[in-house]
Amino acid sequence: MEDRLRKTSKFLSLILRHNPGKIGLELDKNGWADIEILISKAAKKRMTLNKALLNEVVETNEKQRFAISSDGLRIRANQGHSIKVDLGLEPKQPPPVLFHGTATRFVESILKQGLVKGKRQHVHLSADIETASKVGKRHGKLAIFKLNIDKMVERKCVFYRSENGVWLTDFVEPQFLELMALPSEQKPQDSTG
Ligand code: HQG
Repeated sequence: MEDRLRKTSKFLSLILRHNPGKIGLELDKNGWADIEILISKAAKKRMTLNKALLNEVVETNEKQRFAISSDGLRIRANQGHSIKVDLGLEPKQPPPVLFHGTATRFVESILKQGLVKGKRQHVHLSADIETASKVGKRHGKLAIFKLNIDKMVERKCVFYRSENGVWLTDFVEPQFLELMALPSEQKPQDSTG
């Protein structure tokens, strides 16, 4: 991704997910920011935005992190908030398996306490191993949990799917988690021929 787009995307993640107050911006209860106000408040903090740039970030973002309202006047993050917003997501039937990518140093604690949402509004789950790997590697040496979705649904756990395809839930008990065996990345060469 181009530097300018990456920088704007990082700025929007910070402001729209975590800290709108940093530039004196207010989000409505559904997490939307008025685009004109966002542009003028950002400018005061020497962050130059314009509508074309925002459109480009929304359209080209590889994870579809942001959305612009249908009237074109507002922008919000699709998921990942630490501030309280109501994204208006309806509970949704999850696929038969979901994964959670994390780092090996968290495994022991996760197996004891389950998956907790921490600072975010939900626990984030991935529909495929590739996505879970990317999410997990951000934290360190990769570990992946496979979730027992049938059991969770049986126990009335509720799932949501964000606009950009991330599966969300409130908490995952340890009993629903299976640590996957991953091939070690650097296997010693077999020299016996
Ligand atoms: C771990 C990215 C110890 C959890 C991604 C994770 C995602 C525990 C870390 C989105 C634990 C939280 C979210 C427990 C959970 N003990 N550690 N009991 N329970 N954890 O970044 O899921 O690029 O808040 O395993 O794509 O990594 O920002 O959550 O490692 O969708 O758009 O605590 O962020 O999206 O880390 O990632 P995070 P996440 P963006």
